[in-house]
Amino acid sequence: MAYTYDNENIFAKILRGEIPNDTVLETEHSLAFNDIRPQAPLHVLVIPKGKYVNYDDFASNASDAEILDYTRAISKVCAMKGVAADGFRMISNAGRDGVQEVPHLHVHILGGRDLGRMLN
Ligand code: IU
Repeated sequence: MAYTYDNENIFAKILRGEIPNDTVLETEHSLAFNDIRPQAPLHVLVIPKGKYVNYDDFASNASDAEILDYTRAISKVCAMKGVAADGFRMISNAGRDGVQEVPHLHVHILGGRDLGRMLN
């Protein structure tokens, strides 16, 4: 799989401080912020600060410290937002068929209501 990271993608601009964001959590290697078009009462995006286009790129090329920080940041957001007990959904769209809009790895955390079945 070819990885092409576009330095001008919107999340790269957010990380450079060129565009504001509604930050939920910032850690050494990760940033979590509210999605501008929320699909649920809780809709947070968690991104690594490193330039990784999708999950495969991240899992293959990030350092152990980045991976640990990122996975823990996702859990921290769920705990902070109080959805750990009632449940939530994590989604990471990748590539054309995944209909990925922004080519910088992001996990959507959705919660705060019954999200319905995704797979039957
Ligand atoms: P996707 O998985 O790449 O399809 O999702 C991209 C998300 O980024 C989508 O939910 C947008 O609402 C969200 N987003 C954002 O939060 N801020 C922005 O400036 C832009 C997109 I552009």
